[in-house]
Amino acid sequence: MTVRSVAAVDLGATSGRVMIGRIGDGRLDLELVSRFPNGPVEREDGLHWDFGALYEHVVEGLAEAVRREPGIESIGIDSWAVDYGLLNDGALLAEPFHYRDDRTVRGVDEVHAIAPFAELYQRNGLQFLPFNTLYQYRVDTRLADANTALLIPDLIAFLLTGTAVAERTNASTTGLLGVESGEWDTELADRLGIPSGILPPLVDPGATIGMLRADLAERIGKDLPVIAVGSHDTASAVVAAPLSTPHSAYISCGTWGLVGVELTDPVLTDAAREANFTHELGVDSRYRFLHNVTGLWLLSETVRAWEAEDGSSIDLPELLAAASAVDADVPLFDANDASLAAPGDMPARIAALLGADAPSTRPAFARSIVESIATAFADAVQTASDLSGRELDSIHLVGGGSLNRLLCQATADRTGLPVLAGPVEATALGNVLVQARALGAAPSTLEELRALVAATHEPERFDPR
Ligand code: LRH
Repeated sequence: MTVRSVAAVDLGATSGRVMIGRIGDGRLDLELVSRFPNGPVEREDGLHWDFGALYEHVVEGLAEAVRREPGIESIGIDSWAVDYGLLNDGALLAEPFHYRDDRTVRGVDEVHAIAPFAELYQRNGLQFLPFNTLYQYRVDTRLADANTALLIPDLIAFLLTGTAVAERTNASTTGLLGVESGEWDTELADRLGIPSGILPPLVDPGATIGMLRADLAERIGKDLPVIAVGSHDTASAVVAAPLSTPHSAYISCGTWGLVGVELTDPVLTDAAREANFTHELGVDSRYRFLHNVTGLWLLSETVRAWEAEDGSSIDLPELLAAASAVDADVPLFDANDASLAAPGDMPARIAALLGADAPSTRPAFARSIVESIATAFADAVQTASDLSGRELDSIHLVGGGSLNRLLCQATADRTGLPVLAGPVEATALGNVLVQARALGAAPSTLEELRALVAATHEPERFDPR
């Protein structure tokens, strides 16, 4: 077997990256080609994606990837869920909004007045998140001028190939996909005043979306197919979470901590709805039965505020080492409190939740954040187990959070379960694996793909103390 290579575009909250993935001869690895900013930008009407700049970075990164590795065979794109761009006759109508913009509050009330949450849950299986795409559509004044709506990875694929599709794992986060049918719920869309005609044809991960447009093939240096991957970053991350038994939970931890188990059948019970557990579609028709916990966002926003206050940068490993050395018990707050969702002024908002108990030193404050996140993780792991009837014996913690040893140990301690940390790049690896499988360069079942991840990226184990 020879080594084959693909390009993975991963658009995360801290940055966007283009990477080369190589697979074969017992190898599965990544080479970072380019990294570029992908934070929200404040415009007159709210928070947006800096989409024009982002698209240029993606194309430049792909060209550099092909220069470095002329053997690249395909491109796959993933990003966070729910956000979209509207098109009219192929032209983008406006810069996409960022889901942390608070304009959707009105959308929630209007949608629930037409279709109460309990009905929505039976239809789409989603936990309530105020930014789910259907609430965003409902308040988008440009919807009336659009004839196509594309989630961000699909939008980039469209700009690269000219073909408009909706990749199914990400489509399942819109709220307009039937949880059991896996098809657009056009009746719901029409009832909500969202013209179902704007929803493009669905495709599954592994499908070829199209070949690069001629001008882009020239600019990138090669005529390549764009292959649909689990274009929802969490779907890709869970592909590469090396779950070895059904008794493993996962936590995909970056800005968010997505905590749950993988199921083959949905659990659409009142209890699951009340616990706000979601059913996002995964690769190979699995369900990610999980709950969103606010993750490293709390820490990164806190550090960002302290850096602004100091006018200099903070060394995160040093801060975490000092936080680990704090002996006294730290106070806890609800990591999922709605007041912590928007950007800006995080230390003050956390301090408001902690009241008089708020730690006065930065290490103790950081420790409070990490322990509060771990506590919310432990609650969600227990709830996932109770609701699914699965006994759990281990937790795979993947993504950026797997580098945070304090968080991994705190999660082990607070769940009483061993935490197997890594891979840190689970999302990009999942993106690569699904492309490679479509090219015939990787095994066919999810279990085999995960075995390959386990063999090439040995996790670090944290036992509960
Ligand atoms: C993680 C994620 C998560 C969504 C949120 C919007 O990056 O995709 O799965 O709930 O961002």
